[in-house]
Amino acid sequence: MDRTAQLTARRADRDIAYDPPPDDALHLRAAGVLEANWTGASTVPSRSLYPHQWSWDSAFIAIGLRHVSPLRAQTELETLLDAQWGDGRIPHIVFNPSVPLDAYFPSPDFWRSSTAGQSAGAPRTVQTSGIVQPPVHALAAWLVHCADPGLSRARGFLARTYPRLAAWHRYLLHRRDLGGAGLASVVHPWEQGMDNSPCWDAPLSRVTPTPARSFRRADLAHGAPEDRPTDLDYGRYVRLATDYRDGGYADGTGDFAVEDPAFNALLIASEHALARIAQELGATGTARHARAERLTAALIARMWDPAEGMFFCRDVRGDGPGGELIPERSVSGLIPLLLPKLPRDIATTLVRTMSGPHFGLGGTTRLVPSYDLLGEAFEPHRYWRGPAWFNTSWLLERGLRLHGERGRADALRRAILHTADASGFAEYVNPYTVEACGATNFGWTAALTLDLLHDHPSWDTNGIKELKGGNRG
Ligand code: 9WN
Repeated sequence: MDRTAQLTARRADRDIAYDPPPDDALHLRAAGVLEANWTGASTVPSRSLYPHQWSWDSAFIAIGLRHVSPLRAQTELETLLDAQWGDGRIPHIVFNPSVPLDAYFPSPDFWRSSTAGQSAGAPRTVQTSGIVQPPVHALAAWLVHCADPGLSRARGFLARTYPRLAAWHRYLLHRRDLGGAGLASVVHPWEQGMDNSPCWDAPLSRVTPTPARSFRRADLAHGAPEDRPTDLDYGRYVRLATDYRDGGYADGTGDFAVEDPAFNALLIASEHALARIAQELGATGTARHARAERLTAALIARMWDPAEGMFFCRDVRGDGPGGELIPERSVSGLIPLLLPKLPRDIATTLVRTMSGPHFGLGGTTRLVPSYDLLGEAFEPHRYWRGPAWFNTSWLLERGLRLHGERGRADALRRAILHTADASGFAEYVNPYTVEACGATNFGWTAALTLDLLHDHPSWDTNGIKELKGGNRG
């Protein structure tokens, strides 16, 4: 059967449950990107710029891949979890041994996971980085299960992944509770996923940079150098990673520790998902739902600023007891909108902030910029200092829909689909002009396009039930 016939046959099965996606051609193009980026056991974010497996990319990719091949979506997550460390951490990169060392920096010989990470339980047979990325994985595992519960049960997918995901959350909630309030801290800007955000400028200014001549960046060969982080920032990233590695990847002593709203919101959403997974496996899930609600309260207590109408990062190593809020408006501070137990007034305020002058959604912008349009550090092209990314816009589309903002969610969904298509599945875009930036044929852009295509607005109650934790299987 050719691809179109397969697609039509699959649609015929699914039409019973929901309307067919509106755009077959876009579906095929997006599925084609995931096919081209598939390496046999996982998917690269970009063949040129990012030729290995990245942690939160893989979670987003699995969410889209489930609409094309639930089996491959399960495999994507299983490959990542096979590289999990004994202490529970899921590394931010799993290296492909057949890719030359100089294709990406920092390479496996920098991280030295199997030796430097030995006491933290790094795997022996696969090389990884030693830092982490946002915990989207339990949410992805649950959504992947929902796409084909029969296959999932037959393969024991959730039964096998649940203990690993539980260990991952345990690691974050215990070893990474550096602020003492029950939330997780990131110890490197790469861990939060928005590497070059102005939120890190103040905490990074305390870090002595490694001289640029002592390492060779690979990223500058692929993208526009003026859009990438500066050498000075890279020197600081390298210093933090070197110190962490040389301390055996033990947690708690580094110069950089930040509680981030998006990282913690994703942890909470994943904790709700883990509760549903536990229920599917025969447990009650009650304790996990209760923990997710406690974490939501802690997030609000530590990071919500009612006067500014959004969440802010907390610099745990900053002045004052409990550290200090970092007064930079990042898209990260809007992402808690995806939490089901967010108080109504906070959700309403976040929607207002998103549509106001700092983010301009529906006015000056169609996708959500990564940083404050009016901020001093705003740059429309530079990495995470203003451009719009597709994964953060997807998270906010989910959040808007969850909180009943159907009109705004529909508009954002249309903008994501149109821009993904018109930009060749760009890594990110200028928030004003939607001009393509960075790599094209980018993994999570294609995957989340697929997810929105299949999540037709006419069945948004079902789609959102998945995010809330309902099972339509
Ligand atoms: C460092 C892979 C990753 C994404 C991050 C994005 C970028 C890496 C880099 O690419 O980070 O992890 O070299 O800049 O910022 O979110 O996961 O796509």
